[in-house]
Amino acid sequence: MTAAASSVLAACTDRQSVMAAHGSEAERIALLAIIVFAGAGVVMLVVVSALWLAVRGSAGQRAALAGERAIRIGGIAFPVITLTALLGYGLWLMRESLAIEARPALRIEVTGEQWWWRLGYRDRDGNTFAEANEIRIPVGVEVEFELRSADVIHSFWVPSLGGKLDMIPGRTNRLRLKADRPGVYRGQCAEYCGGPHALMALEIVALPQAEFDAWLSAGQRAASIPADEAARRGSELFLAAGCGGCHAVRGTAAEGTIGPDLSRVGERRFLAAATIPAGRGNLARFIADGQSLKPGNLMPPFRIFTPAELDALAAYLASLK
Ligand code: HEC
Ligand SMILES: [Cu+2]
Repeated sequence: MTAAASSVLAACTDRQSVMAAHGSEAERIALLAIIVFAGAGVVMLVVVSALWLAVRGSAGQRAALAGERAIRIGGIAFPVITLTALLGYGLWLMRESLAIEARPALRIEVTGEQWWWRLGYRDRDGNTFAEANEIRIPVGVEVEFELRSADVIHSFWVPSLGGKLDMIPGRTNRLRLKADRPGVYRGQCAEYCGGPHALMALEIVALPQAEFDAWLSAGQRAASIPADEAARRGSELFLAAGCGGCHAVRGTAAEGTIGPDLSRVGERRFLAAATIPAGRGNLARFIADGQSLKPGNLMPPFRIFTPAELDALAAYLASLK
């Protein structure tokens, strides 16, 4: 990773909040939310005042409130006009999100899996490559996410960038998001999908275009051959222990597709769908006893390794970039 990219990652990890909007889609949703809440507040005040008058008001006020005219205005005309205006305004505000025609500059496949995110990228030369859990995008560009599910219903939601959209088995839903500044935006599976659903999070890392391009063009190349002794030993253990039955590392005999692609796992900020911070210690811990870190996840614990072997495996995985 370049020095500039790491400074982006260190600088701003935003709070996961609809009100911390950092993309055009999210800004529209936040504005609409403020208008709806403010409007509802005014209506609430009027209703409570009317209620107060109905109980405590003079005989004349009570009679006026009970009259047919009050019902026609307050019960029919007012809601019809307010809700129609709100609907019209909402449709106008969201017109850009509703009109999806132009081809997006970048398309990323995101498949919800129990309980992580499978990613598919295509680089400028048309080569595709797999990634997982950490979604890198360029800043200031509208990105289309092709949302699918491999098993049950999940929901893709990164509040600071936009609204959520369900991932439904057998369907492809499309969502367009744009980050207006570099940063890390946390997201969450927003539809209960069983087991450790609460630990199915993700991060979108928005990089300046040039950095993103460099990252993307290195995407499909084979993983580098480990330089140091521990990592080399780790790469042998990885194949010998059968990790490759479920995981792929490009350019090696590991070609499994059941679990996350690990070709660049050493770059990720977090492991196991934003459950624990990355790093050699946590890699070793996750391999030996991932079930206590993310209970119910679909990777079996590997208690067969000595501490030195675990460390070698972790060194290998951390070197994959
Ligand atoms: C039976 C299939 C299976 C085998 C075998 C397996 N894994 Fe996994 N692994 C998974 C699944 C599924 C996940 C995703 C867990 C989650 O986050 O819910 C995972 C996650 C991981 C992660 C975290 C990846 C990320 O993107 O955060 C690492 C690292 C990992 N496995 C390493 C290993 C190593 C090392 C071995 C061999 C000792 C191994 N795995 C064997 C299925 C497997
Ligand atoms: Cu879920």
